[in-house]
Amino acid sequence: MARTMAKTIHILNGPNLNLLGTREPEVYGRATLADVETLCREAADRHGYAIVFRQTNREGELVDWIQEAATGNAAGIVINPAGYTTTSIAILDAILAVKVPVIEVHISNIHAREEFRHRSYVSRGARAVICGFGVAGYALAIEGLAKLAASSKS
Ligand code: CA2
Repeated sequence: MARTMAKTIHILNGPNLNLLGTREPEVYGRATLADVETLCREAADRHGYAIVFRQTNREGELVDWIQEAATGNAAGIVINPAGYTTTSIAILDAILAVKVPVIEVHISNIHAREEFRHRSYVSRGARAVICGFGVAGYALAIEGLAKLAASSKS
């Protein structure tokens, strides 16, 4: 019997998230980015998806990866734009240019923090936003994408 290839969810992490688990555990917890990759892979496996998991400290690289996800016909994008959340029109434009559903994730509750973290450009293009659940928010985002895909089939 022919097997179809699993569709892919792209999980994109912005600047400084490579430091996860090494600094500010009171804000971001003790999980490392490698732990986040494992939890994403497990969540994606449960729903029959493959993942691409990436981190960069460069804005343009996030733009390139959003475009790449779209040309590769991804099932969705989960993005934690980190410090670019409140500054990057380029990332917003990339999201608006693609048809792939985008879920914005923040580990901390950005609305309970400094005012400058509250206004997200990325949210204007996101299908949904998850914040304040710690790194579990990534798994919730994958679950949400799986539910969206199932409901668009029915
Ligand atoms: O809560 C989030 O996930 C944030 O996107 C994290 C960003 C911050 O600028 C946003 O306002 C909220 C910061 C990412 C930096 O990550 C670090 C992790 C550990 C230690 C130091 C930085």
